Amino acid sequence: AGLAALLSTAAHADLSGKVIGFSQIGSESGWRAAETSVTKAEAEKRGVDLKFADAQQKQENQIKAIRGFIAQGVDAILVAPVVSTGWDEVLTEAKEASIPVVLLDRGIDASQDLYLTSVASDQVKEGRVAGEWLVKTVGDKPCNVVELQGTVGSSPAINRKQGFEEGIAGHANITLTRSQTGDFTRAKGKEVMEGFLKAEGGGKSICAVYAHNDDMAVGAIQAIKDAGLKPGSDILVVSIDAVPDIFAAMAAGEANATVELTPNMAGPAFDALDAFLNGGTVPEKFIITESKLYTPADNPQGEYEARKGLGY
Ligand code: GZL
Repeated sequence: AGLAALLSTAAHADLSGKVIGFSQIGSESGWRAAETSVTKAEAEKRGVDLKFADAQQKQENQIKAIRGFIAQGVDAILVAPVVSTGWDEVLTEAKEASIPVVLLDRGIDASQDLYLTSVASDQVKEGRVAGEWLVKTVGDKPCNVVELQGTVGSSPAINRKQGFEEGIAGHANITLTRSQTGDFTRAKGKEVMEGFLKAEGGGKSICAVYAHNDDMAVGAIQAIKDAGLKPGSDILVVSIDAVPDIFAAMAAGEANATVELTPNMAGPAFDALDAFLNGGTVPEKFIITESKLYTPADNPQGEYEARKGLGY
């Protein structure tokens, strides 16, 4: 459903001439790259003059960019907040400048009156869906799981961990034995998985890896193969994002499940800004995007083709 919304050609809000700043986290994953290209396309459709700033995953660069947007007197600011704390001061400055702020794809621990609205998935649900899939898949077989966490202190890392633990709760045969951050990147995901495999005598005792995003899962898949084991069968692979390369891995029998995260958070954000800037309509505080489970039973080759070229 998320993808259908992405490809819909419904009439778009008219923000022509508006100058909107976008403080993007970086380009740490395929999903992030897609979010950037979809945001630029959505801005184009609406005649928005988008000022884009890539923070290379550093909060201080995001804060600098937001201050720059305020100084420019932009009409609105989009922020994908790399971590969930440390935003009060700069968002208060935006509020005092009467510039509406919309959060994309991650949440913050700050007073809700510091932003107009936020567009994100239910990240706890994403983790729970992943955990429930593992429960259904292993039944009552003993299963030691290792976890590749997202960026430390980010809302998805906190929420997806919580959700997964909720999903496996009450199933004593499933044990989370190791958990470490891979910072949402392929390289770090591979490196941390190599460490887990070494620490577990080559990995024979590892039944599954749960990665907070597909890019870390793709890195883990490489590490599992380098260790002479078969990802997708010796070690189950479950993750989140639904990027093309996880579907390619599924088609090759090397990955087992992913939970879709739409890269189109900007469409709903721009629609809310249009209604607010042009009509004074105050949007819901939390606009929640869909989360859908995909497995190899869902035509992975077709899903790969459908997503390829969307900027991943
Ligand atoms: C989650 C988003 C995460 C993606 C990763 O909403 O912030 O950040 O799951 C990306 O791929 O790095």
